[in-house]
Amino acid sequence: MKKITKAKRSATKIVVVIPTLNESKAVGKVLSGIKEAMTNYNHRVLIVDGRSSDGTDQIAKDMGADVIYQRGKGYGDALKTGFLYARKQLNANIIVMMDADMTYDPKHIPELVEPILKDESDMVVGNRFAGMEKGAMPLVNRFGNRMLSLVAKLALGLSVFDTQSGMRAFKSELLERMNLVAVGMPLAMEILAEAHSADARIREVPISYSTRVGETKLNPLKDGGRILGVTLRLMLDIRPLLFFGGIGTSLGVLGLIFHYLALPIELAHILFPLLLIIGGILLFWFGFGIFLIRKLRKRNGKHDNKSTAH
Ligand SMILES: Nc1nc2c(ncn2[C@@H]2O[C@H](COP(=O)(O)OP(=O)(O)OP(=O)(O)O)[C@@H](O)[C@H]2O)c(=O)[nH]1
Ligand SMILES: [Mg+2]
Repeated sequence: MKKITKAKRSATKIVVVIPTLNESKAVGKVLSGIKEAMTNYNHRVLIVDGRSSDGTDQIAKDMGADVIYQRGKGYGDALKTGFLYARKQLNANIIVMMDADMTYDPKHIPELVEPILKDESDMVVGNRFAGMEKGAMPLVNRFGNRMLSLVAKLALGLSVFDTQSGMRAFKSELLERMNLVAVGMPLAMEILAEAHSADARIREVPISYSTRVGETKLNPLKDGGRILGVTLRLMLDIRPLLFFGGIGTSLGVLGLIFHYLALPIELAHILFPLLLIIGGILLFWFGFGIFLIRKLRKRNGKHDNKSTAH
């Protein structure tokens, strides 16, 4: 196993980015937990506040955290603001993200950071299902989580068990290779999809997950639907062949089924299946075209990176 020298540890700047919206009941405990867990690391805590009305920002300032305010709205927007600030203003080498509601335990941060310090991983995701406290996640959320991870596996080829985990660490340089546009909860999925598409080495480590302190800002049905929508958009972008090929093949098969089903009207019997089959074939090749363009662009991008590295 690789050892990390003291010099490497102190030369690596870790910034823990935490979005907050009215978390005054929990933020203090989270910050003192981080302080305790991170004594051996060169770190800062960056709070990205969504203009809390309960004094969350003041508590964080009093406890020595850097506090900035997001311009836009939403969890994803706050995180992106924080990532950018951490990289550009605080010179972060590693970024850790977590929540301010006491669901995630700061004691796990070193376990997330170590594989990156050893350069064994580029991104480490905490798997909450390994240590889920009873009642921490309602059954409907748990089911939704499993479904989203399954869709992510099928649609994006992501082999991550807990795709919605909000506790992660990653090399800040990865930000240059990820195109993050989501502003709400779907950002968690987008980060993984973009990192995967950039060939980042992603690993999961077990973490605990506890019942939240304070009120939730999550709307399981609405957010679940949005995450699903973003996953399909990512599929179109990352795996166009599967996306269009899937729709095209389904249309073609549907056309064949209609063809063999004796429909009463002669025109529908011939025209409808034919249109479906042609549509299916066209969509398939459309997807294939985008797939080829993406592949070429990626290859050229790699060449560019290599030539600028010299
Ligand atoms: N700055 C900012 N922070 C937010 C916003 N929405 C949520 N947060 C914070 O983001 C973190 C995650 O939000 P949560 O409400 O805990 O969402 P969740 O973890 O999916 O759901 P539960 O923990 O089950 O309630 C928490 O620290 C929130 O305070 C927002 O619009 N702006
Ligand atoms: Mg939470």
